[in-house]
Amino acid sequence: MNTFDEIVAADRRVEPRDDMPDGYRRTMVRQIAQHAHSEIIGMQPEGDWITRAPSLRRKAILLAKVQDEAGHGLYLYSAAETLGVERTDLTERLISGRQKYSSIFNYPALSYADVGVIGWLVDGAAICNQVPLCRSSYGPYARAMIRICKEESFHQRQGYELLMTMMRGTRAQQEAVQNAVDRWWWPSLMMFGPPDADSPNTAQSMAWKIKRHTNDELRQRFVDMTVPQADRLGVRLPDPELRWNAERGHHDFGTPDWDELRRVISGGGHCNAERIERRRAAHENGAWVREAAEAYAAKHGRERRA
Ligand code: FAQ
Repeated sequence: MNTFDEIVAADRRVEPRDDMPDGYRRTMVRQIAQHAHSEIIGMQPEGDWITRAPSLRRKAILLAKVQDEAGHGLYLYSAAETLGVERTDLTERLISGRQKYSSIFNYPALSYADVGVIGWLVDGAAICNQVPLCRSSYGPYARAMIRICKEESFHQRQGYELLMTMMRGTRAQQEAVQNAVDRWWWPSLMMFGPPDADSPNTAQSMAWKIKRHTNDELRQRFVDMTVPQADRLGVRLPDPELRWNAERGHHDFGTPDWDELRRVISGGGHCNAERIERRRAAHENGAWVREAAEAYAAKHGRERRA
């Protein structure tokens, strides 16, 4: 039998029944739970636009995307449960503010262009962060990421296609796209977390091969990937310091407002209270479904045992 250290050193996957350090288990529960909460809370900004989609086609696409996010959340809660925690407990921790979710979902989606920009930038950043997580050391999480990344790619494409369509439209549509890009650009860069020097978890998570790249490395990758897409789209990224640096072979870019990230993470963002309140209400309104499912399972369990 291999020890935890041997499995990690050999770049193999840690599985639920393997021995693992308490800190590793705690870190995995923290990251997977925060990720699951982000998917579930992340349904809200775009979900607000389902009833106002401009055509049947756009509505079908958006419905499918938001349903995918729900699926990702459930999938991730199941991965967390392999570590010995209960989904109901994780939900409690989310709605009581004891567990975090991504800062990005505390910004409002103000127009239909925001749906496109969320797909392009937010799902784009999510893919950049999550593709390396397909090689994360915890087996159930890494495997969940493979499927999730495939669906996120569709989400990113639908966003970009929506924006392409709007950019070929009227002046008002083009302005709406630029306005949405101006509002979502910096928050998207913040999705990768604090700068490496202020990231308390990165070193240990890299040593355990949970994270494969640092926050700053992934942020740089995202900027390099997105700049040519913005050019093709015909939008301006709102950063006067953004320019190609031939020496580094990367784009230089400005510094995100880290005070804003700290404020949003600690509950002071535009929509934090609203997002949690809505999640709490949905959880309470769903109590009867959970009770019915438990009663059904208990009844059929009794029948099977009889
Ligand atoms: N927001 O030491 P680090 C999606 C917290 S994608 C909130 O650097 P770590 C798809 C961090 O948790 C979004 N909190 O931490 C979608 C830690 O807190 P703690 C979700 C943040 O873990 C698209 C503290 O700050 N993706 O949902 C943020 O090494 C469209 C110190 O930070 C994932 O969760 C933030 N932006 O690195 C859905 C990906 N940044 O618990 C709908 C998996 C940091 O120590 C629509 N997670 N924090 O007090 C990860 O890759 C990592 O957890 C990071 C943070 C990179 C997010």
